[in-house]
Amino acid sequence: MPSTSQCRVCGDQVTEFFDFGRQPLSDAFHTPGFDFEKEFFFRLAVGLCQGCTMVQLMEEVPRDNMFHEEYPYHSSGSAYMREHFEGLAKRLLATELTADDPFVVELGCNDGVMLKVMAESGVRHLGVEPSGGVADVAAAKGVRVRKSFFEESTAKEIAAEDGRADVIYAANTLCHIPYMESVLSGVRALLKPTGVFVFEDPYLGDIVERTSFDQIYDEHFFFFTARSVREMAARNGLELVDVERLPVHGGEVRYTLAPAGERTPSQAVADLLRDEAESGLAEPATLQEFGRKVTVIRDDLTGLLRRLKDEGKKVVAYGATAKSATVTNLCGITPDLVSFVCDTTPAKQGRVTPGTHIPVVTPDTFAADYPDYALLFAWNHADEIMAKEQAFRDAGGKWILYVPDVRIV
Ligand code: DWN
Ligand code: SAH
Ligand code: ZN
Repeated sequence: MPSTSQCRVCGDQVTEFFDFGRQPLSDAFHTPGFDFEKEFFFRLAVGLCQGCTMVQLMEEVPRDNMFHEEYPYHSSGSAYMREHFEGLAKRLLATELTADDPFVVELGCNDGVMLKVMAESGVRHLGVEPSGGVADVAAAKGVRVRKSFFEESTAKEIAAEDGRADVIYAANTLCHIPYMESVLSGVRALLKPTGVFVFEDPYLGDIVERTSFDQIYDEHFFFFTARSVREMAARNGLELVDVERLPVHGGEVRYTLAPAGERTPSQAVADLLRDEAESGLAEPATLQEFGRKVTVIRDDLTGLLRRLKDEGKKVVAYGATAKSATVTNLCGITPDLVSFVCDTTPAKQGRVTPGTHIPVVTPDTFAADYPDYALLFAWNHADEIMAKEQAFRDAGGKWILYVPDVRIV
């Protein structure tokens, strides 16, 4: 009998389709002196709801274990992502924020990469960000931040203090929140009837198409589709009125919800719903096949790394991503196979990767003595990183990729 759990959206039965086994917190980069007997692990497994088709984790990790003062991820670490968010901010300013004294709220504003533009434009805004360290970085940029988790009570307090919002925005945050009913009740309470809730998250369609299984880790609880989002919205008095596919983070969708009946859904919604139905995206057979491909990638990658080790090659990794915790822990990639991971984030450097304890070093260490191979954990930033590290290639170095399959380039 496959393992089951209860859907966090509709309450129906969720049936497991893949088990990644024992996994650590993906963003818990401990110092080498940490007592690793105390390292947190949980069972990472993913399932499909037979009712609303929402794909979700089988087990929930307590939110305070993940999002706290020392949460290390800084959104501004990629130039490409900075441009992405600045572009979105300008678009919102030109479309949804044109009324008198508009008000925009961002959930999970992180280091203020998007709201900085609102602050500079003099637009009334508020970031809701539970991770204190990154919230402080946003505040230092002139962004108004409230250090808390967004949920129904927070939303009501904000509405009482600041009035209702024209736009509520969330990037790579909504999929992090299992208590969805509370969040969407909050959105309803905080949004003007004419307002919109815009959010963008990794798209299940891209994850399945590219077998980008490393999008599945503790922080990513939900894996949305147009179909599951439409149903989730409808259960909470909201309506899916637009979708837009995005190239970032390996493929995302930006969803726009409005209070039910307030806006006419775009043709793009109907088109994506049709594509999903035709491809059988959220069907058990499709997801089982995805799981099979994950095991192929796992075996190919471990096989390749062992062979390179036997040949005496120097192999390191690039980008200490949260995603890569799933890869290293599923494949058993420890320092004997990959000697270090380089990363620009100061809060990760001098520490070790979750569960597998590979040292995290600066990109200078990488450049000081180029390895033969670099395993690209930040594959979603491949263009940006390969361009900046052209000298590695020039020195004869090769990149190893594992999405959509294991290859050397
Ligand atoms: O959803 C989430 C996304 C938005 O960010 C969070 N749950 C956690 C985090 O996931 P991630 O760590 O997998 O995201 P990235 O953006 O793939 O992380 C890139 C990593 O690589 C960062 O640690 C920064 C680093 N990096 C680098 O060293 N040199 C990135 C670039 C672009 C570089 O040039
Ligand atoms: N929006 C940024 C950050 C994504 S990382 C980007 O796209 O790059 C996810 C963020 O969500 C973290 O900063 C985390 O602290 C925040 N978060 C987690 N739960 C939240 C909640 N309930 N309300 C608001 N933010 C939350
Ligand atoms: Zn459901």
